[in-house]
Amino acid sequence: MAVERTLSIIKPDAVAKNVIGEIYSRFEKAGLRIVAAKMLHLTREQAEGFYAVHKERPFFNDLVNFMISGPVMVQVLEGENAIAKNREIMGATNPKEAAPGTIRADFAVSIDENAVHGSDGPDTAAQEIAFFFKENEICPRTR
Ligand code: RTP
Ligand code: MG
Repeated sequence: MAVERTLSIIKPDAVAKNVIGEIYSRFEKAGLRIVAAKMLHLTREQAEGFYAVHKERPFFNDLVNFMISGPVMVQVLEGENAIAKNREIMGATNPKEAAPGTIRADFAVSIDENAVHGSDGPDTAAQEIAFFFKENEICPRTR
């Protein structure tokens, strides 16, 4: 299995709950390394651009309004099979369907406010990482 990078966002609901550290701990326990990170309060334009793929969906406006409702923590995770591993520890989109012990089962309350985002494939991971980080802002581990 190859070493991959994926984009993760801790969404405004989880930042407000003060569980950034607990979520980072889940990443680290799963063997994912944080190789870039920044806290941002997204503008409407940034949130619309990031979620452009969902532009025609009925939940798009609510999603954008939620994502700009407070600061988010954005990070690049690196590790073996990082894209699928992150999706696994996040749990299902709807926290009511998320497996016990996943981030969404433990920290999210609804499908609209579901604590975390994770890239869903290699192409979206590359696009989403480039959306937030310049290559020289990413710090691969050398030890
Ligand atoms: P994300 O992109 O945030 O990691 O979540 P995901 O892949 O699990 O879900 P996705 O289908 O990409 O949807 C993006 C976000 O839109 C909201 N959503 N609401 N009301 C609904 O039916 C609905 N469906 C999706 C969720 O907040 C989801 O995370
Ligand atoms: Mg998605």
